[in-house]
Amino acid sequence: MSAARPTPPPDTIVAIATPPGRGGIGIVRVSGNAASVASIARGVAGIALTPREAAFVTFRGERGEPIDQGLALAFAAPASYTGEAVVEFHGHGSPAALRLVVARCLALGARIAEPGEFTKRAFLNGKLDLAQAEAVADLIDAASATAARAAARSLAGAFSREVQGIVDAVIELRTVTEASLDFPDEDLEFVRASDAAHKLARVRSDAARLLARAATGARLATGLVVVLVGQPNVGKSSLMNRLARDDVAIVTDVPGTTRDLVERAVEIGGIPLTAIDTAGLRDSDDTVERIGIERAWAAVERADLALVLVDARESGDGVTGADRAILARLPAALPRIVVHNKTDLAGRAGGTELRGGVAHVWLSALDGRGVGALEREVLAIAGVESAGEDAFVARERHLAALRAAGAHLAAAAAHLAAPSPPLELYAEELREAQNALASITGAFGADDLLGVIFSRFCIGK
Ligand SMILES: Nc1nc2c(ncn2[C@@H]2O[C@H](COP(=O)(O)OP(=O)(O)O)[C@@H](O)[C@H]2O)c(=O)[nH]1
Ligand SMILES: [Mg+2]
Repeated sequence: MSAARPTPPPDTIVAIATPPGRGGIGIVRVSGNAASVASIARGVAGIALTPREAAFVTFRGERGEPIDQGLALAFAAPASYTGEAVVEFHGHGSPAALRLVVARCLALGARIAEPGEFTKRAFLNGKLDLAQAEAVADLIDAASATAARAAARSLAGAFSREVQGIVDAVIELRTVTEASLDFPDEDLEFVRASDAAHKLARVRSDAARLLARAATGARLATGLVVVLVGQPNVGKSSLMNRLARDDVAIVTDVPGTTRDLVERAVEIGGIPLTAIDTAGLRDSDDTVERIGIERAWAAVERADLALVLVDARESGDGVTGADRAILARLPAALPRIVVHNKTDLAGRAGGTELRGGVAHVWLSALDGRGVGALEREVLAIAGVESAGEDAFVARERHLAALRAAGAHLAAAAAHLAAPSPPLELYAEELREAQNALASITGAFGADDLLGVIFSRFCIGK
Protein backbone atom coordinates (compact mmCIF):
# COMPACT_ATOMS: atom_id res chain seq x y z
CA MET A 1 0.00 0.00 0.00
CA SER A 2 1.18 3.52 -0.63
CA ALA A 3 2.83 5.46 2.15
CA ALA A 4 0.30 8.30 1.79
CA ARG A 5 -2.28 6.48 3.87
CA PRO A 6 -2.12 7.63 7.48
CA THR A 7 -2.38 5.05 10.21
CA PRO A 8 -5.92 4.90 11.62
CA PRO A 9 -6.61 6.14 15.12
CA PRO A 10 -6.23 3.23 17.48
CA ASP A 11 -9.34 4.02 19.51
CA THR A 12 -12.37 1.75 19.60
CA ILE A 13 -15.67 2.73 17.96
CA VAL A 14 -19.17 1.39 18.40
CA ALA A 15 -22.46 1.86 16.57
CA ILE A 16 -25.77 0.20 15.89
CA ALA A 17 -25.23 -1.31 12.44
CA THR A 18 -28.85 -2.11 11.59
CA PRO A 19 -31.40 0.51 10.49
CA PRO A 20 -33.28 2.51 13.12
CA GLY A 21 -36.59 1.11 14.27
CA ARG A 22 -37.84 -2.23 15.50
CA GLY A 23 -36.99 -5.46 13.69
CA GLY A 24 -36.24 -9.13 14.09
CA ILE A 25 -32.52 -8.64 14.58
CA GLY A 26 -30.43 -5.66 15.60
CA ILE A 27 -26.65 -5.56 15.43
CA VAL A 28 -24.15 -3.52 17.42
CA ARG A 29 -20.70 -3.41 15.86
CA VAL A 30 -17.45 -2.58 17.65
CA SER A 31 -14.07 -2.05 15.97
CA GLY A 32 -10.70 -0.97 17.32
CA ASN A 33 -7.56 -2.17 18.99
CA ALA A 34 -7.44 -5.81 20.01
CA ALA A 35 -7.16 -5.41 23.78
CA SER A 36 -10.01 -2.95 24.10
CA VAL A 37 -12.30 -4.93 21.77
CA ALA A 38 -11.56 -8.13 23.70
CA SER A 39 -12.40 -6.47 27.00
CA ILE A 40 -15.67 -5.10 25.56
CA ALA A 41 -16.52 -8.57 24.21
CA ARG A 42 -15.87 -10.11 27.62
CA GLY A 43 -17.79 -7.40 29.41
CA VAL A 44 -20.92 -7.68 27.25
CA ALA A 45 -20.92 -11.41 26.42
CA GLY A 46 -19.39 -12.62 29.69
CA ILE A 47 -16.99 -15.01 27.95
CA ALA A 48 -13.83 -14.87 25.85
CA LEU A 49 -14.82 -15.27 22.22
CA THR A 50 -13.12 -17.40 19.57
CA PRO A 51 -12.76 -15.43 16.31
CA ARG A 52 -15.35 -16.30 13.65
CA GLU A 53 -17.29 -18.57 15.98
CA ALA A 54 -20.75 -17.37 16.88
CA ALA A 55 -21.54 -17.80 20.57
CA PHE A 56 -25.08 -17.66 21.93
CA VAL A 57 -24.86 -15.54 25.06
CA THR A 58 -26.73 -13.17 27.34
CA PHE A 59 -25.65 -9.56 26.90
CA ARG A 60 -25.18 -8.00 30.30
CA GLY A 61 -25.08 -4.51 31.76
CA GLU A 62 -22.67 -3.03 34.27
CA ARG A 63 -24.10 -4.86 37.31
CA GLY A 64 -24.46 -8.14 35.42
CA GLU A 65 -28.13 -7.56 34.69
CA PRO A 66 -29.37 -9.10 31.39
CA ILE A 67 -29.96 -6.61 28.56
CA ASP A 68 -30.76 -9.04 25.75
CA GLN A 69 -29.59 -12.36 24.43
CA GLY A 70 -28.19 -13.23 21.06
CA LEU A 71 -25.03 -14.03 19.14
CA ALA A 72 -21.62 -12.56 19.79
CA LEU A 73 -19.21 -12.80 16.90
CA ALA A 74 -15.58 -11.71 16.99
CA PHE A 75 -13.07 -11.12 14.18
CA ALA A 76 -9.33 -10.80 14.78
CA ALA A 77 -7.32 -8.15 12.92
CA PRO A 78 -6.71 -7.94 10.05
CA ALA A 79 -9.32 -10.48 8.90
CA SER A 80 -12.34 -8.23 9.43
CA TYR A 81 -14.31 -5.62 7.52
CA THR A 82 -12.30 -2.76 8.99
CA GLY A 83 -9.02 -4.63 9.21
CA GLU A 84 -9.10 -4.08 12.99
CA ALA A 85 -10.30 -6.31 15.81
CA VAL A 86 -14.11 -6.40 15.56
CA VAL A 87 -16.91 -7.78 17.67
CA GLU A 88 -20.57 -7.84 16.72
CA PHE A 89 -23.52 -8.37 19.03
CA HIS A 90 -26.56 -9.72 17.18
CA GLY A 91 -29.49 -9.12 19.47
CA HIS A 92 -33.19 -8.51 18.98
CA GLY A 93 -34.13 -5.49 16.90
CA SER A 94 -35.23 -3.44 19.88
CA PRO A 95 -33.96 0.13 19.70
CA ALA A 96 -34.02 0.37 23.52
CA ALA A 97 -32.08 -2.86 24.07
CA LEU A 98 -29.58 -1.95 21.33
CA ARG A 99 -28.98 1.41 23.01
CA LEU A 100 -28.28 -0.40 26.28
CA VAL A 101 -25.69 -2.59 24.53
CA VAL A 102 -24.08 0.53 23.04
CA ALA A 103 -24.09 2.23 26.45
CA ARG A 104 -22.34 -0.79 27.94
CA CYS A 105 -19.68 -0.66 25.18
CA LEU A 106 -19.19 3.05 25.86
CA ALA A 107 -18.74 2.35 29.58
CA LEU A 108 -16.13 -0.26 28.62
CA GLY A 109 -14.09 2.32 26.71
CA ALA A 110 -15.51 2.62 23.18
CA ARG A 111 -16.71 5.85 21.61
CA ILE A 112 -19.60 6.40 19.18
CA ALA A 113 -18.49 5.93 15.58
CA GLU A 114 -18.72 8.81 13.12
CA PRO A 115 -20.85 8.29 9.99
CA GLY A 116 -19.04 5.96 7.62
CA GLU A 117 -16.19 5.44 10.04
CA PHE A 118 -16.13 1.64 9.80
CA THR A 119 -15.78 1.86 6.02
CA LYS A 120 -13.27 4.70 6.33
CA ARG A 121 -11.14 2.49 8.52
CA ALA A 122 -11.50 -0.33 6.00
CA PHE A 123 -10.06 2.07 3.40
CA LEU A 124 -7.27 3.32 5.66
CA ASN A 125 -6.31 -0.27 6.42
CA GLY A 126 -6.23 -1.20 2.75
CA LYS A 127 -9.26 -3.52 2.86
CA LEU A 128 -11.05 -1.43 0.21
CA ASP A 129 -9.89 1.24 -2.18
CA LEU A 130 -11.73 4.54 -2.41
CA ALA A 131 -13.98 3.53 -5.34
CA GLN A 132 -14.92 0.35 -3.50
CA ALA A 133 -15.66 2.24 -0.31
CA GLU A 134 -17.96 4.51 -2.31
CA ALA A 135 -19.60 1.44 -3.83
CA VAL A 136 -20.55 0.29 -0.32
CA ALA A 137 -22.62 3.45 0.07
CA ASP A 138 -24.04 3.11 -3.46
CA LEU A 139 -25.06 -0.48 -2.80
CA ILE A 140 -26.84 0.54 0.38
CA ASP A 141 -28.59 3.39 -1.49
CA ALA A 142 -29.32 1.45 -4.69
CA ALA A 143 -32.81 2.33 -5.94
CA SER A 144 -33.19 -0.64 -8.27
CA ALA A 145 -31.98 -4.19 -8.76
CA THR A 146 -29.77 -3.11 -11.68
CA ALA A 147 -28.19 -0.34 -9.62
CA ALA A 148 -27.59 -2.80 -6.77
CA ARG A 149 -25.89 -5.29 -9.07
CA ALA A 150 -23.75 -2.54 -10.57
CA ALA A 151 -22.71 -1.35 -7.11
CA ALA A 152 -21.87 -4.91 -6.13
CA ARG A 153 -19.60 -5.19 -9.16
CA SER A 154 -17.84 -1.94 -8.21
CA LEU A 155 -17.50 -3.20 -4.66
CA ALA A 156 -15.93 -6.40 -5.97
CA GLY A 157 -13.36 -4.17 -7.65
CA ALA A 158 -14.51 -4.26 -11.30
CA PHE A 159 -14.28 -0.49 -11.73
CA SER A 160 -11.03 -0.19 -9.77
CA ARG A 161 -9.42 -2.89 -11.93
CA GLU A 162 -10.36 -1.03 -15.12
CA VAL A 163 -8.89 2.18 -13.69
CA GLN A 164 -5.77 0.33 -12.56
CA GLY A 165 -5.34 -1.15 -16.03
CA ILE A 166 -5.15 2.35 -17.48
CA VAL A 167 -2.89 3.55 -14.66
CA ASP A 168 -0.50 0.67 -15.40
CA ALA A 169 -0.37 1.64 -19.06
CA VAL A 170 0.35 5.28 -18.15
CA ILE A 171 3.07 4.16 -15.73
CA GLU A 172 4.68 2.16 -18.52
CA LEU A 173 4.75 5.25 -20.76
CA ARG A 174 6.21 7.32 -17.91
CA THR A 175 8.80 4.72 -17.08
CA VAL A 176 10.32 4.98 -20.54
CA THR A 177 10.09 8.76 -20.59
CA GLU A 178 11.47 9.53 -17.16
CA ALA A 179 14.32 7.14 -17.61
CA SER A 180 15.23 8.75 -20.92
CA LEU A 181 15.09 12.21 -19.32
CA ASP A 182 17.89 11.00 -17.09
CA PHE A 183 19.95 10.15 -20.17
CA PRO A 184 19.52 13.18 -22.37
CA ASP A 185 21.64 11.93 -25.27
CA GLU A 186 19.28 9.09 -25.99
CA ASP A 187 16.00 10.65 -24.90
CA LEU A 188 13.97 11.21 -28.02
CA GLU A 189 15.11 8.12 -29.90
CA PHE A 190 14.41 6.13 -26.81
CA VAL A 191 10.82 7.36 -26.48
CA ARG A 192 10.21 6.99 -30.21
CA ALA A 193 11.60 3.48 -30.25
CA SER A 194 9.24 2.50 -27.48
CA ASP A 195 6.29 3.11 -29.82
CA ALA A 196 5.01 5.69 -27.34
CA ALA A 197 2.61 7.44 -29.76
CA HIS A 198 0.86 4.21 -30.57
CA LYS A 199 0.64 3.10 -26.95
CA LEU A 200 -0.58 6.52 -25.88
CA ALA A 201 -3.35 6.41 -28.48
CA ARG A 202 -4.50 3.10 -27.06
CA VAL A 203 -4.46 4.43 -23.49
CA ARG A 204 -6.54 7.41 -24.61
CA SER A 205 -9.17 5.26 -26.26
CA ASP A 206 -9.31 2.95 -23.23
CA ALA A 207 -9.79 5.96 -20.96
CA ALA A 208 -12.53 7.37 -23.22
CA ARG A 209 -14.35 4.04 -23.24
CA LEU A 210 -14.10 3.77 -19.47
CA LEU A 211 -15.49 7.31 -19.15
CA ALA A 212 -18.49 6.37 -21.31
CA ARG A 213 -19.17 3.30 -19.20
CA ALA A 214 -18.70 5.25 -16.00
CA ALA A 215 -21.16 7.88 -17.22
CA THR A 216 -23.73 5.14 -17.69
CA GLY A 217 -22.90 3.91 -14.22
CA ALA A 218 -23.35 7.38 -12.77
CA ARG A 219 -26.79 7.59 -14.36
CA LEU A 220 -27.60 4.21 -12.85
CA ALA A 221 -26.78 5.55 -9.43
CA THR A 222 -28.51 8.91 -9.68
CA GLY A 223 -31.29 8.08 -12.13
CA LEU A 224 -32.23 9.92 -15.28
CA VAL A 225 -34.61 12.88 -15.29
CA VAL A 226 -37.27 12.52 -17.97
CA VAL A 227 -39.62 15.42 -18.62
CA LEU A 228 -42.96 15.09 -20.41
CA VAL A 229 -43.88 18.14 -22.46
CA GLY A 230 -46.39 19.01 -25.16
CA GLN A 231 -49.49 20.99 -25.94
CA PRO A 232 -52.46 20.81 -23.59
CA ASN A 233 -54.57 17.64 -23.74
CA VAL A 234 -52.17 15.49 -25.76
CA GLY A 235 -52.05 12.96 -22.90
CA LYS A 236 -48.93 13.87 -20.88
CA SER A 237 -50.57 13.16 -17.55
CA SER A 238 -52.06 9.91 -18.87
CA LEU A 239 -48.59 8.76 -19.98
CA MET A 240 -47.11 9.87 -16.65
CA ASN A 241 -49.59 7.63 -14.87
CA ARG A 242 -48.70 4.75 -17.19
CA LEU A 243 -44.98 5.15 -16.51
CA ALA A 244 -45.59 5.47 -12.77
CA ARG A 245 -48.06 2.56 -12.87
CA ASP A 246 -50.18 4.68 -10.57
CA ASP A 247 -52.60 7.62 -10.65
CA VAL A 248 -50.16 10.36 -9.77
CA ALA A 249 -51.39 13.10 -12.11
CA ILE A 250 -54.93 14.35 -12.68
CA VAL A 251 -56.29 13.46 -16.11
CA THR A 252 -59.29 15.32 -17.56
CA ASP A 253 -60.42 16.42 -20.99
CA VAL A 254 -60.11 20.04 -19.84
CA PRO A 255 -57.04 21.63 -21.44
CA GLY A 256 -54.83 23.22 -18.81
CA THR A 257 -55.61 20.70 -16.05
CA THR A 258 -51.99 20.15 -15.03
CA ARG A 259 -50.50 23.33 -13.67
CA ASP A 260 -47.83 22.39 -11.22
CA LEU A 261 -45.03 19.91 -11.87
CA VAL A 262 -45.81 16.34 -10.88
CA GLU A 263 -42.54 14.59 -10.14
CA ARG A 264 -42.26 10.92 -9.43
CA ALA A 265 -39.54 8.27 -9.13
CA VAL A 266 -40.32 5.48 -11.57
CA GLU A 267 -38.42 2.38 -12.59
CA ILE A 268 -38.07 1.22 -16.16
CA GLY A 269 -36.36 -2.08 -16.80
CA GLY A 270 -34.61 -1.90 -13.44
CA ILE A 271 -33.35 1.64 -14.10
CA PRO A 272 -34.45 4.36 -11.67
CA LEU A 273 -35.83 7.45 -13.40
CA THR A 274 -37.42 10.64 -12.26
CA ALA A 275 -40.41 11.43 -14.47
CA ILE A 276 -41.83 14.97 -14.49
CA ASP A 277 -45.30 15.75 -15.83
CA THR A 278 -45.77 19.40 -16.79
CA ALA A 279 -48.42 21.91 -17.71
CA GLY A 280 -49.43 21.93 -21.38
CA LEU A 281 -47.40 24.48 -23.30
CA ARG A 282 -49.55 27.21 -24.84
CA ASP A 283 -50.12 30.93 -24.59
CA SER A 284 -52.33 31.48 -21.59
CA ASP A 285 -53.90 34.45 -19.84
CA ASP A 286 -54.38 32.47 -16.67
CA THR A 287 -51.78 33.54 -14.09
CA VAL A 288 -51.53 30.14 -12.42
CA GLU A 289 -51.27 28.30 -15.71
CA ARG A 290 -48.59 30.73 -16.88
CA ILE A 291 -46.51 30.00 -13.77
CA GLY A 292 -47.01 26.29 -14.46
CA ILE A 293 -45.73 26.75 -18.00
CA GLU A 294 -42.65 28.60 -16.71
CA ARG A 295 -42.03 25.70 -14.36
CA ALA A 296 -42.35 23.28 -17.26
CA TRP A 297 -39.54 25.07 -19.09
CA ALA A 298 -37.48 25.13 -15.91
CA ALA A 299 -37.95 21.35 -15.62
CA VAL A 300 -36.75 20.99 -19.22
CA GLU A 301 -33.52 22.70 -18.21
CA ARG A 302 -32.63 20.03 -15.67
CA ALA A 303 -33.87 17.05 -17.70
CA ASP A 304 -31.70 14.39 -19.32
CA LEU A 305 -34.40 13.44 -21.81
CA ALA A 306 -37.62 15.06 -23.10
CA LEU A 307 -40.68 13.11 -24.19
CA VAL A 308 -42.51 15.47 -26.54
CA LEU A 309 -46.12 14.36 -26.83
CA VAL A 310 -48.15 15.04 -29.96
CA ASP A 311 -51.57 13.88 -31.15
CA ALA A 312 -51.40 10.81 -33.40
CA ARG A 313 -54.54 12.03 -35.19
CA GLU A 314 -52.69 14.94 -36.78
CA SER A 315 -52.30 14.30 -40.48
CA GLY A 316 -49.11 14.72 -42.49
CA ASP A 317 -46.06 13.90 -40.40
CA GLY A 318 -48.20 14.26 -37.29
CA VAL A 319 -46.23 17.21 -35.93
CA THR A 320 -48.08 20.53 -36.00
CA GLY A 321 -46.59 24.00 -36.07
CA ALA A 322 -47.18 24.35 -32.33
CA ASP A 323 -45.38 21.05 -31.73
CA ARG A 324 -42.50 22.18 -33.88
CA ALA A 325 -42.22 25.38 -31.86
CA ILE A 326 -41.94 23.33 -28.67
CA LEU A 327 -39.29 21.06 -30.20
CA ALA A 328 -37.34 24.08 -31.41
CA ARG A 329 -37.33 25.61 -27.94
CA LEU A 330 -35.77 22.55 -26.28
CA PRO A 331 -32.03 22.91 -25.57
CA ALA A 332 -30.26 21.66 -28.69
CA ALA A 333 -28.24 19.07 -26.78
CA LEU A 334 -31.24 17.61 -24.94
CA PRO A 335 -32.10 14.12 -26.25
CA ARG A 336 -35.79 13.78 -27.14
CA ILE A 337 -38.40 11.28 -28.23
CA VAL A 338 -41.52 12.40 -30.10
CA VAL A 339 -44.45 10.43 -28.72
CA HIS A 340 -47.51 10.22 -30.99
CA ASN A 341 -50.27 9.51 -28.47
CA LYS A 342 -53.89 8.38 -28.88
CA THR A 343 -53.21 5.80 -31.58
CA ASP A 344 -56.49 4.15 -30.52
CA LEU A 345 -58.38 7.20 -31.79
CA ALA A 346 -56.16 7.55 -34.83
CA GLY A 347 -56.79 3.95 -35.78
CA ARG A 348 -53.08 3.43 -36.11
CA ALA A 349 -50.89 0.65 -34.77
CA GLY A 350 -47.95 1.33 -32.45
CA GLY A 351 -44.42 1.48 -33.76
CA THR A 352 -41.08 3.21 -33.64
CA GLU A 353 -39.41 5.20 -36.41
CA LEU A 354 -36.23 7.20 -36.68
CA ARG A 355 -36.80 10.51 -38.42
CA GLY A 356 -33.86 12.81 -38.94
CA GLY A 357 -32.06 11.17 -36.03
CA VAL A 358 -35.00 11.60 -33.66
CA ALA A 359 -36.99 8.58 -32.45
CA HIS A 360 -40.76 8.77 -32.95
CA VAL A 361 -42.92 6.32 -31.02
CA TRP A 362 -46.64 5.70 -31.55
CA LEU A 363 -48.66 4.56 -28.57
CA SER A 364 -51.88 4.88 -26.63
CA ALA A 365 -51.53 6.09 -23.07
CA LEU A 366 -55.18 5.12 -22.61
CA ASP A 367 -54.94 1.40 -23.41
CA GLY A 368 -51.20 1.09 -22.83
CA ARG A 369 -50.33 -0.31 -26.25
CA GLY A 370 -46.90 0.84 -27.41
CA VAL A 371 -45.76 2.00 -23.96
CA GLY A 372 -43.31 -0.92 -23.76
CA ALA A 373 -41.65 0.23 -27.00
CA LEU A 374 -41.34 3.75 -25.56
CA GLU A 375 -39.73 2.37 -22.41
CA ARG A 376 -37.18 0.46 -24.49
CA GLU A 377 -36.44 3.62 -26.44
CA VAL A 378 -35.94 5.59 -23.20
CA LEU A 379 -33.47 2.99 -21.94
CA ALA A 380 -31.61 3.04 -25.24
CA ILE A 381 -31.24 6.81 -25.09
CA ALA A 382 -30.18 6.61 -21.47
CA GLY A 383 -27.40 4.34 -22.70
CA VAL A 384 -28.37 1.80 -20.12
CA GLU A 385 -30.26 -0.73 -22.22
CA SER A 386 -27.27 -3.04 -21.88
CA ALA A 387 -26.48 -2.01 -18.32
CA GLY A 388 -26.71 -5.64 -17.40
CA GLU A 389 -23.53 -7.56 -17.17
CA ASP A 390 -20.72 -5.06 -17.35
CA ALA A 391 -22.09 -1.98 -15.60
CA PHE A 392 -20.58 -0.60 -12.45
CA VAL A 393 -21.66 2.40 -10.47
CA ALA A 394 -19.60 5.52 -10.78
CA ARG A 395 -19.86 8.96 -9.29
CA GLU A 396 -19.44 12.49 -10.52
CA ARG A 397 -16.03 12.48 -8.79
CA HIS A 398 -14.96 9.53 -10.93
CA LEU A 399 -16.25 11.15 -14.12
CA ALA A 400 -14.40 14.37 -13.31
CA ALA A 401 -11.19 12.41 -12.67
CA LEU A 402 -11.56 10.45 -15.92
CA ARG A 403 -12.25 13.66 -17.86
CA ALA A 404 -9.19 15.30 -16.31
CA ALA A 405 -7.06 12.25 -17.14
CA GLY A 406 -8.39 12.33 -20.72
CA ALA A 407 -7.47 16.01 -21.07
CA HIS A 408 -3.92 15.40 -19.77
CA LEU A 409 -3.49 12.41 -22.08
CA ALA A 410 -4.66 14.55 -25.01
CA ALA A 411 -2.15 17.24 -24.07
CA ALA A 412 0.57 14.58 -23.79
CA ALA A 413 -0.29 13.32 -27.27
CA ALA A 414 -0.09 16.86 -28.65
CA HIS A 415 3.38 17.36 -27.13
CA LEU A 416 4.54 14.04 -28.50
CA ALA A 417 3.28 14.91 -31.99
CA ALA A 418 5.13 18.26 -32.06
CA PRO A 419 8.05 18.61 -34.53
CA SER A 420 10.52 18.61 -31.64
CA PRO A 421 8.60 17.08 -28.75
CA PRO A 422 9.09 18.84 -25.39
CA LEU A 423 9.66 15.65 -23.45
CA GLU A 424 9.53 17.30 -20.05
CA LEU A 425 6.07 18.70 -20.73
CA TYR A 426 4.99 15.36 -22.16
CA ALA A 427 6.16 13.59 -19.01
CA GLU A 428 4.41 16.15 -16.84
CA GLU A 429 1.06 15.59 -18.60
CA LEU A 430 1.43 11.84 -18.14
CA ARG A 431 2.15 12.38 -14.46
CA GLU A 432 -0.99 14.55 -14.11
CA ALA A 433 -3.06 11.93 -15.95
CA GLN A 434 -1.85 9.25 -13.59
CA ASN A 435 -2.60 11.37 -10.53
CA ALA A 436 -6.13 12.04 -11.77
CA LEU A 437 -6.73 8.33 -12.31
CA ALA A 438 -5.13 7.39 -9.00
CA SER A 439 -7.46 9.77 -7.18
CA ILE A 440 -10.33 7.45 -8.16
CA THR A 441 -9.03 4.57 -6.11
CA GLY A 442 -7.27 6.79 -3.59
CA ALA A 443 -3.82 5.44 -4.36
CA PHE A 444 -1.10 8.04 -4.90
CA GLY A 445 1.45 7.38 -7.53
CA ALA A 446 4.90 8.72 -6.76
CA ASP A 447 6.24 5.80 -4.71
CA ASP A 448 4.73 3.21 -7.01
CA LEU A 449 6.29 4.87 -10.02
CA LEU A 450 9.77 5.01 -8.49
CA GLY A 451 9.46 1.36 -7.63
CA VAL A 452 8.68 0.46 -11.22
CA ILE A 453 11.48 2.60 -12.62
CA PHE A 454 14.09 1.09 -10.33
CA SER A 455 12.94 -2.43 -10.85
CA ARG A 456 12.91 -2.20 -14.64
CA PHE A 457 15.99 -0.18 -15.42
CA CYS A 458 19.54 -0.68 -14.47
CA ILE A 459 20.49 2.85 -13.51
CA GLY A 460 24.18 2.01 -13.24
CA LYS A 461 24.41 1.16 -16.87
N1 LIG B 1 -58.55 7.82 -26.55
C1 LIG B 1 -57.47 8.26 -25.88
N2 LIG B 1 -57.61 9.27 -25.02
C2 LIG B 1 -56.52 9.70 -24.35
C3 LIG B 1 -55.24 9.09 -24.52
N3 LIG B 1 -54.37 9.73 -23.72
C4 LIG B 1 -55.05 10.69 -23.05
N4 LIG B 1 -56.35 10.67 -23.44
C5 LIG B 1 -57.40 11.57 -23.00
O1 LIG B 1 -57.06 12.90 -23.40
C6 LIG B 1 -57.48 13.81 -22.38
C7 LIG B 1 -56.31 14.61 -21.90
O2 LIG B 1 -55.39 13.74 -21.26
P1 LIG B 1 -54.32 14.26 -20.22
O3 LIG B 1 -53.48 13.09 -19.87
O4 LIG B 1 -54.94 15.01 -19.11
O5 LIG B 1 -53.51 15.23 -21.15
P2 LIG B 1 -52.46 16.39 -20.75
O6 LIG B 1 -53.21 17.65 -20.72
O7 LIG B 1 -51.46 16.38 -21.85
O8 LIG B 1 -51.87 16.04 -19.44
C8 LIG B 1 -58.13 13.00 -21.28
O9 LIG B 1 -59.52 12.99 -21.50
C9 LIG B 1 -57.54 11.62 -21.51
O10 LIG B 1 -58.40 10.60 -21.05
C10 LIG B 1 -55.14 7.99 -25.46
O11 LIG B 1 -54.08 7.40 -25.70
N5 LIG B 1 -56.28 7.64 -26.11
MG1 LIG C 1 -51.80 17.08 -17.76
